[in-house]
Amino acid sequence: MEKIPKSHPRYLSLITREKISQAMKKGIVHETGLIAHGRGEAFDYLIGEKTIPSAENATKVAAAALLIAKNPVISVNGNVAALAAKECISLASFIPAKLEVNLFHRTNNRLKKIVNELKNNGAKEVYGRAADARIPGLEHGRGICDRDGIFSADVVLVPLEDGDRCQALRNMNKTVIAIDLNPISRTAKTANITIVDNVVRAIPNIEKLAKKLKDDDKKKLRKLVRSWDNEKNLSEVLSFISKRINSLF
Ligand code: PTJ
Repeated sequence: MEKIPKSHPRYLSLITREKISQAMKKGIVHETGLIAHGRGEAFDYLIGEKTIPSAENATKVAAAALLIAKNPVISVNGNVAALAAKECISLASFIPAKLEVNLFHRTNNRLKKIVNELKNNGAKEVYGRAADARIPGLEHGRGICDRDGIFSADVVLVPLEDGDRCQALRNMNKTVIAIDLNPISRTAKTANITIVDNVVRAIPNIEKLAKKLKDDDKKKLRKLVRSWDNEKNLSEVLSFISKRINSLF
């Protein structure tokens, strides 16, 4: 990995870029994952590269939804494996939730590499290779999934998603939690709970809040999820961004 001095004012951002770039060279991240990362960076810049209050609120509800789920699944793609493999594994083991590799640019080679990446980082079981079910209405690779994983899940956490699958999962009556830095993406607007934050911060934050909520009454958690207004939260994110931009000048 290229040596980046810790004193550099954009150290974290540069390290994250370097991770994505290395993972692309290893065949984990698809080349278009670099473009997706750049788009994410632009939105992260707008929110100030930190977890904003509306993201914190969505994260709490996401933690509650995962804790009350019967069969929760965390969906992992190339970018997520590059940036938050250990964090996804740790969250999956705490909830407990299943991990499934699900790819937009699906090839057996990439699938195997990402499964191995998760296993090398400590995951015991990783779904995605059985490929014995299909999400109705999805023509592309993301429609292929495991019957015991995403197909039968009641709650699916989808970091870095494309809007199509998000809608298709909702059509299957699943609760979809999305992590997307773009608050106006189709995914952000389609999910039940959208966390507008970087996966690098959001995944450990879900675990931190799940630890706080773990012993709470399940009825209280259900109420928290039921009363969540995602649209209102997204409009709060947009108002945060516009106020922040106005205050810069
Ligand atoms: O690994 P694959 O084959 O499944 O492909 C993954 C990519 C990311 C290439 C694929 O899902 C894709 O093309 O995604 P999109 O449609 O470009 O959407 C990615 C979304 O994630 C965009 O809205 C970005 O703003 C957002 N994003 C990018 N990086 C991050 C992010 N959100 C949170 N954290 C990030 N680090």
